[in-house]
Amino acid sequence: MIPPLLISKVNSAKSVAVLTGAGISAESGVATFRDPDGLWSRFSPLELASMDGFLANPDRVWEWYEYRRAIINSVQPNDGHFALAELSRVVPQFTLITQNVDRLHQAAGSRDVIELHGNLIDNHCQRCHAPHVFPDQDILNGFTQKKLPRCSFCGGLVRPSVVWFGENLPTDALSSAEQAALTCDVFFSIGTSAEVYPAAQLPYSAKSAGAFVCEVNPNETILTPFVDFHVRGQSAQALREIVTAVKAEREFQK
Ligand code: BJW
Ligand code: ZN
Repeated sequence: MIPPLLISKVNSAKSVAVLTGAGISAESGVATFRDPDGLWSRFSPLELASMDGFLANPDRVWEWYEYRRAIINSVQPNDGHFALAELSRVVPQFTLITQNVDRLHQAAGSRDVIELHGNLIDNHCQRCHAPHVFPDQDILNGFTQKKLPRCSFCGGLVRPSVVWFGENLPTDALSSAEQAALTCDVFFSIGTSAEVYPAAQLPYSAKSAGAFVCEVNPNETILTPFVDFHVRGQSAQALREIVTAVKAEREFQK
C-alpha cells in the first residue's frame, strides 16, 4: 500500500510540510464537515459559521459551539495524530499545518502547530478583539452559558476564536504555512476535502514549487488528480504504516 518511492522521498527530504483536515480526527470520533454524515449535512454553515449568522442568532451559534466543545473534550488523539508527532522528530525540518480546531495534534505531542482556522478553546470579543477567559467554574461546568458572554472592556459579544467563512485567516499562520509549502521537499495533504481556500491552495503551491505531493484520504478529492501519490486509506493506519516504514529505512541505512 505504501510505495517505497514515498518513503525514500520522505527520508531524503530536508523539509516536510503537512496539511491536515477534519478527516484526521474522524477516527477519534470528531465529525468531518462535507462527508455524507458530516456537520454540514445537519447544520447550516451560513447560520453557524459566519459573522452574519452569529449576529443574527448568537445564542444558537453559542449552543452549537458548546456542543462541539463537549465532543472535543471527550475524545483522544488517534494513531494518525501520534504518527505525525513522531514524524516531526525524525525529519530535519517539519511543519504541521492544520485546518482543525480540536487541538488533537497538540494533545498527541506535536509542537508549533500552525492553526489556520483558529481553535475551539479560545474566545475573543467580536468588537474589540480582546481575548475572553471564562471563569474556571464555567469551564468546570462544561462551558454551559446561561446568558451570552459579553466583553468586560467594551460590552461586545464574545465569540469562539475560530475562522468563519468570509473572514481572513490569521496573517502570521497563513504566511508561515505558505512559506512551508513553497520550500518543502515533500507535502502531505491529509484528511481534507481540499475545498476551502486559502488552505486548499497550499498543496498546489507546493507542487508548483517542485515538492512531491502525497494525499492521504479514503476518498478521491478535487486535489487527487494533481498529486504524485494518493494513499487511499484512513489516516490512522496509513500514517502509522508510513512512519513505521520511514523509521525502518532510516535504521537500515545507519
Ligand atoms: C478521512 C477520514 C479518515 C474522512 N482518514 N481522511 C464564494 C463566496 C464567499 C467566499 C468564498 C467563495 N469562494 C471561495 C470563498 C472563500 C471561502 C471558501 O473557500 N469557500 C469554499 C467552500 C467555496 N473561504 C473563506 O471564506 C476563508 N476566508 C477567506 O477566504 O478570507 C478571504 C475572504 C474574505 C471575504 C470574502 C471572501 C474571501 C475562511 C474559511 C473558514 C473555514 N471555516 C471552517 C469552520 C471553522 C470553524 C468551526 O470548526 O466551526 O473550517 S469551514 C470547515 O471547512 C472548517 C474546516 O477547517 C474547513 C475544511 O474542511 P476539511 O477539514 O477539509 O473537512 P471536510 O469535511 O471538507 O473533508 C474531510 C475529508 O476527510 C474528506 O475528504 C474525507 O474523505 C476525509 N476523511 N474520514 C482520512 N478516517
Ligand atoms: Zn470588546
